[in-house]
Amino acid sequence: MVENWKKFLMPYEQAVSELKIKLRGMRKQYQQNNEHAPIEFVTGRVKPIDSIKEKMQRRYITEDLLEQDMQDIAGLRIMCQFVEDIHEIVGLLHQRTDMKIVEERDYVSNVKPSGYRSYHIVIEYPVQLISGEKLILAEIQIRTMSMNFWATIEHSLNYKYQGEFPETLKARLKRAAEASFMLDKEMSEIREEIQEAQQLFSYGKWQNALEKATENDSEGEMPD
Ligand code: 0O2
Ligand code: 0O2
Repeated sequence: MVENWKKFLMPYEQAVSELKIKLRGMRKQYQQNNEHAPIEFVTGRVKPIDSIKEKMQRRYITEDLLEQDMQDIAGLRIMCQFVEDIHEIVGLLHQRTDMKIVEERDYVSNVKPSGYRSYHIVIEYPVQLISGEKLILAEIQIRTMSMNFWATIEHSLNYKYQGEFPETLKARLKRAAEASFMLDKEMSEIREEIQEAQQLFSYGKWQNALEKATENDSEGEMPD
């Protein structure tokens, strides 16, 4: 077994911290330009040691192949409002010169049998250590908030049932995944309207309009 886990995981910790800053920086740039940000929020984690060990057993990954065969020791998640945002982010990641995309799995178009949807990108990312540069793999999962809600619930139920869901629960989760898909579809259809409203809101125009409407109303009633 890995003798010094702390030492082994250090470059992964560094990669997750750096990538969180970089991805969150992308969101900030959109906001500064007062444009719709395809990134709502970003999270990240280094896989806990127990989960790494469990996955090594489950996937028959030997220690010498750990770095190349376990692609999600460093994991980032990008949450978006709309499905269209996912594709915009994928395009942005392709353009970057500070990481190399080595694998892509599109579970947005190819939904998993469980109902899981998300876009996975595996990158090769260079971390600068005092001993020199080290290339590590990291997995970026890109999903809407609706997909994230479903995945989080299903993931926690997995802990309870260890993947062996009773049939009724499985069917319910499938229905919930379809409902989540419908929600994303509906939101996409009114996307332009939502984005216009969000832009108005961020300019503070909405508040101004509200104040004016209140001033003009002798009864002092709020507008609809
Ligand atoms: P749980 O219950 O295990 O999900 P900060 O920079 O301070 O804002 P912080 O505290 O380092 O952020 O954490 P961050 O980045 O907000 O989010 C950590 C959470 O990211 C974890 O939750 C994970 O749920 C989630 N996460 C992000 N990417 C991945 C991934 O690729 N795989 C998995 N499994 N989870 C991911 P916790 O805290 O571990 O709680
Ligand atoms: P964690 O940290 O518990 O989330 P692998 O990456 O080797 O496990 P595969 O099939 O090559 O497997 O990769 P895949 O399916 O692209 O990505 C696996 C990760 O995607 C999982 O990590 C989950 O985070 C997520 N995922 C995939 N399928 C599902 C699903 O049906 N439900 C949920 N909730 N999440 C899913 P791990 O390994 O489970 O680790």
